Amino acid sequence: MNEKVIEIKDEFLRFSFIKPNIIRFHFSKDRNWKKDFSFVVEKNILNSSESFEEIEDGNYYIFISSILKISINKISGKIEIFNKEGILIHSDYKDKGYVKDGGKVLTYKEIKKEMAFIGFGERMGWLNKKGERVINWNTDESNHSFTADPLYQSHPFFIAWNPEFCYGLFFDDYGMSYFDMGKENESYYYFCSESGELDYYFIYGKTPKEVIEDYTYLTGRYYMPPLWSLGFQQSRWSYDREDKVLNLAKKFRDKAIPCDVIYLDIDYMKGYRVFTIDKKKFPNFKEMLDKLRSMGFKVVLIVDPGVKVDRNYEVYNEGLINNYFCKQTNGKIFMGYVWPGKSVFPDFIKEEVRYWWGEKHKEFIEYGVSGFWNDMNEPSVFSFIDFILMKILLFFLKIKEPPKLPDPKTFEDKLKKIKAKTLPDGVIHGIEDSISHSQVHNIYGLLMTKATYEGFRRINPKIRPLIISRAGFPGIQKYSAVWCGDNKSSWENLYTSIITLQNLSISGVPFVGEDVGGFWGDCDGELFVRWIQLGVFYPFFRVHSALNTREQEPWSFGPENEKIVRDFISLRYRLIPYIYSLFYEAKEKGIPLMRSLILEYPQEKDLINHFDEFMFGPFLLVCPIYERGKREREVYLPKGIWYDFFTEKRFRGGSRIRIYAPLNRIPIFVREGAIIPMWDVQNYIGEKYQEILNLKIYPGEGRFLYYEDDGVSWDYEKGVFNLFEFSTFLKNGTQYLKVKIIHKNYDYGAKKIKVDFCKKIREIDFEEGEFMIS
Ligand code: MIG
Repeated sequence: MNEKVIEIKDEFLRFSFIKPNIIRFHFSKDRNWKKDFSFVVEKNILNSSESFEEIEDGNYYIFISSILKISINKISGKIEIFNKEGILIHSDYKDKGYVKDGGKVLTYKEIKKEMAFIGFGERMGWLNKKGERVINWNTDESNHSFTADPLYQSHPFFIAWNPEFCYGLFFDDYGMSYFDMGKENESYYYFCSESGELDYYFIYGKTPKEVIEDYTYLTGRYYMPPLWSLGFQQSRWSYDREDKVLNLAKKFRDKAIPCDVIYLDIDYMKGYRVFTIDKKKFPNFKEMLDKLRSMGFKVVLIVDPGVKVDRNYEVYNEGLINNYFCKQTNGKIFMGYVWPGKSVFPDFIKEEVRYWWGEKHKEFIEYGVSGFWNDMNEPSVFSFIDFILMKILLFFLKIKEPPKLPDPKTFEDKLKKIKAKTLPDGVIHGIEDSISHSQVHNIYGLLMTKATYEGFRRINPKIRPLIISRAGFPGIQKYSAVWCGDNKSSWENLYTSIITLQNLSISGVPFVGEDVGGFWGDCDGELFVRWIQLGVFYPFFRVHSALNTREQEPWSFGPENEKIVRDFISLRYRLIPYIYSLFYEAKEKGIPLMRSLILEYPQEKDLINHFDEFMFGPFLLVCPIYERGKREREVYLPKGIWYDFFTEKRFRGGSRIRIYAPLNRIPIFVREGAIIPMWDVQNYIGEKYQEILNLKIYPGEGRFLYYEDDGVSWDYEKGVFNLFEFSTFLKNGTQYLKVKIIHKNYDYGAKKIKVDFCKKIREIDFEEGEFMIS
């Protein structure tokens, strides 16, 4: 059987096995499941369910796949899930698997003693959220304190980790919800659906990586990013005039500091009207883009969802005539305040609107804009008073960071406060104007970004774009990179970024980063240097800074700091082939680049609570310095042999060490048997053909999948790429490199390999074979 419906306590539970280890549970009051589709899980996956067996047993319904056994108590409805070995891996808490509370439905699940909870998307706070409560409601939160919650994205997903097994839980609900992970009571966790239909997926896996792989099978994976988007990116609010932008570009080249992308924030627009250009500030926009292109720069433009109310503005008029903007229950179009003043909001829930929005990018794309930056898409909406206040603070008083408002006193106050920062409940969506905003709030940004991505692919099917989004929901990784919004130039936020980005990575989003140097407030030299050193290992590496704050460019903090910054940006460029190959793994399996130690070392159970260092891919252990004045830090080296990236000094892992970290060093350790493909430094990606692939190999045994393609087009989808397996091992006292072709259909890859094994250099032709390297 492929699907089963059973009646328990006057409710209907429908479930199916998407795969033998993935179960969808869906409850409803009647047999008419209102929510019979998903904005996240594609139809073909939903419909691809596996068959399973039903076994008769007096008091229980029992269902069996090749991996799991579900048992449901016929009277209480209690659900229990066992694995093949008969171990109970998941259980409802008592008979509270399905509890009604007015129009809401709650489910309570048992917490085992050793359980930990990781994931939850974009979050502040600790990695393990056991004992905490997190809210799922996309919110424009400008104060990123350690306890701030929620932020811009909602990922109602977590991994319940046990020493022996894991499971993932994805709650496919687009409204307001929260996960109480043992805060109320340490014996259970619970979550609640306001819509009255509980729809969630259970994913069994032995390790967190297995769960992530299947979770991204459900929710989607990122495409191969354009290669240039892995380079260094410079932004600020705003480079607001043509000459400023060109001077900035020239400065990068004059100083030979590699950089690939420049961002234009909201001031390129005419009065903040989306899809316009301010001709006073940018009189020759297209020529500017041409010049930048000839210098090797790409340009990414910000696009906000709010459309200015203005009778003389095409985008507004078009949307008005075609009924594209969100309405209120009384039939009138909703108006709120954002940067352009009084604005209306496209209803991205409608496919037609997404298409239209996508097409609006046409002129920019034809000019040669390479990517789009979707901001404010929670959506963030100001009240009139807040709008005026913001204008006064930012434009007249020229503040560098917004005043900190007092925290709401109660949980209910908090929910009220965050609900007030967006479209109100009375706003309705959809073709029939029948969906209230509160039911779809969390996917508004996702659908805007989808519109942008699909529009770009339609308009220019030849090149891969870079889309970055602030708001998001599971599935955002199919379309876009994510940066975590308005952090502060503070040591605290450098530190919290390490955790937040791990949380997002565990949640299936591989292309993540934060504003390097910090957004609000003034950065200083030491903080900037330390943040750049960390940013090299953010998958998305961009400096950005707020209005009125001091300059935040690689040369803004004196020549000594500039030199360190150049060295580290250069290191990033050397690592590009390693990073790109890691993205191949993300595309194929959803495995993120930034990996919590527990992902790489699942057998070292204590690492579940360890997060102030992380693995960048399988080989590099990154240990950021996150305190002012620090010139050393304690590092835990997982079991095995490690090498200091800079000095090559050898360490035995499984212990803590103290490591010296002068300002020009971030502690990085390389795992034994590492094979790290590297390029020579260039000013921008594609400047020089990289005929030689440098392979830095470390003693031990290891394996790495090396991927290459043109880095620009979608041809890889048609098989135009190369994939090689590199492995290294010791045989009769000699170290070998083995090169194996897995797929070869791209002619312009590297032609030679230059092996560096413990400073012994050897050049070989890039072909299949076994080579002695020691
Ligand atoms: O309310 O476009 O997070 O990166 O520079 C502020 C101006 C609006 C918020 C984004 C930030 C961007 C800023 N935006």
